Formats: sequence, C-alpha cells, structure tokens
Amino acid sequence: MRAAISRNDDQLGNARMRAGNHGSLTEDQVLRYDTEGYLVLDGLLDDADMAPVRSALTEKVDRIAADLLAAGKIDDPLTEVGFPYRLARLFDGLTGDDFLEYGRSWRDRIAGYHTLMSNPKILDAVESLIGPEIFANPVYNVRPKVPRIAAGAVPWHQDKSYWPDANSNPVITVWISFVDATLENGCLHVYPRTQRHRVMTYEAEQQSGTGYLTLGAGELDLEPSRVVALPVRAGTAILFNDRLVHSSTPNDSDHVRWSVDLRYQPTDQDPMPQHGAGFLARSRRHPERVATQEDWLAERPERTHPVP
Ligand SMILES: O=C(O)CCC(=O)C(=O)O
Repeated sequence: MRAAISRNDDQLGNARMRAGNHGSLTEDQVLRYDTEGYLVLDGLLDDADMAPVRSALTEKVDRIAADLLAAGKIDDPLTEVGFPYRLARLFDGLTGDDFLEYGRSWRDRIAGYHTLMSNPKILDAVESLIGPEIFANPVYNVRPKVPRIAAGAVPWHQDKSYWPDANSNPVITVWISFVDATLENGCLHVYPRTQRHRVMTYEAEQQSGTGYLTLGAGELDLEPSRVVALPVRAGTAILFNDRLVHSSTPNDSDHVRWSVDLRYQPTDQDPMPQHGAGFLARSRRHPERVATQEDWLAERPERTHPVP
C-alpha cells in the first residue's frame, strides 16, 4: 500500500515561518528543499569548522581505546593511526557486539559538538527554512560507521518515526560528513518527495542488534530507480525534512564513515525534553538567552548568566 500524502506537512507552515528571515539559502535552494524534501550544501564547512568536531571525535576514540585496552580486547591503542582509520583498526578483529557496547551512535556532551551545532553557516541555512528563532533539538547523533559492523547500515525510515510522541513540526535534520562519504563507505540515500507522506508504521529491525526502525511491510513501494544516493565530500551538509524517507548502506571500505546528524526546529515547537536537553541556538528576539557552551555542557537549554 502506498503512503497517503499528509495534509499538515504540505508547504503551509514553512512560508509563514520564513517571513522576515535573513538566511543564506537562495530562493531556488528553498524551493528545491520544499519540492524534493532535501538539499545538499556542497562543502558548507571548511577544515577550520570541522576541527573542533574532529578533536571531539578523537577524544571519544581515545576513551574507547583505553577502555578496550583495560578490558584486554586490544593490546595497542593505535594512537599513531590517522583519524579516518583508527576506530576501524581498533575494531578490526572484534565483534559487532563489542562495537555496540559503545552504542550504535553517540550523543556525548563534548564541547566541539556545541561549536558545530552553533556554527553560523549551519544556522544561516536553517534560518532560511524556519526563520531566526532556532532551537537545537535534543536529538543529535555522532555516527561512527565502522567497516563490516552490521550496525553501520541504517534501514529506510523517516526521522519522525523516532519521536512519534513529540508534537514538533518541522524538525530539520542537518547531516554532515567528516570524511568523504562514498558509495563504498555507506553514504546517505534518500527517496525524494516522500516528505509529504504521513508518518508510516515501523518495525524494530532484528538482525543487527541496533533496534533501528525499518518501514513496515507494504508501507511504501520503493522504486529503486527513484532512490538517490548522495556521495559527498567532507564538510558537505545535507538538509532534510523529518518525514523524508532515507537510509544508508554498509561500509565496505577500510576506514570509518564519520558523520554527525543535527536537528533544528522553530522555538515555538515541542522541545522534546523526553529525548534530552536541546538548546536555544539563535534568537533575534532574545539574543541574550542563546545558550553558551557552558550552558549546553550543563544541559541547560538557555543562557543563565546575564550578558556582561
Ligand atoms: O548517517 C547515516 O548513515 C544515517 C543517518 C540517518 O538516518 C539520519 O540522520 O536520520
């Protein structure tokens, strides 16, 4: 059965919310986002933008290496091995279950992630879609897609299926790759124009141990010729609507496909506290309330100290 188009996700709210914004997207890009349900911003971030995240990821990998060493699962923390390869080499010879002890994706509070989520290049693009009152949704994921670990591949889904309890619309995902994402290492795949479908039914996937949600049987007749694979170079951002059907393929390379997916929404939407603490990332009305890094690290959604 084909999914029906949802009334409330037509272009209705977006145009209204965009009124008066000063975002960085062109009209053509906004139209493409509305029509296709996603938008690729090639090379949005440069090396300087990515450096704080790469150092946060390195800090996390250091912790995992120390842990694996202490558990006697490895005998060398491979500190000399470069960023794209080290985690892959650490888990070479270990099992999918060893990997899943650290989670299928990570949501640590390390300062570099806040720097990324507050990056003006990202917020300027998001502002074009939802206006200047921007809340960073609590759901963000650091994805260490390690070669040949089953948890790497993500089945077809709509992000909204992960928060059916939340009354928040729109939520915009900003997916960013920190290495070149390729067909071989498991880049993102999208099914364009599905953002206007209702939220479909899902089942928890049973094979990989991740519990990822996957489309219920018969929910969508996926035509392979309409699937778009999105290989992108490092620093590229892919923005998509939380009802767009998407997936990613396994990593058959020799390195980690590092990516981070962030989410943003207008401030007048459900902040989804049951999923963690999001934060006020931009506000023209109340710039003094925008959360600092200190606030974010302490899981406070807004700035608590007066501006000096
Ligand atoms: O990064 C991936 O492989 C999948 C990402 C995804 O499903 C998401 O960001 O919602």
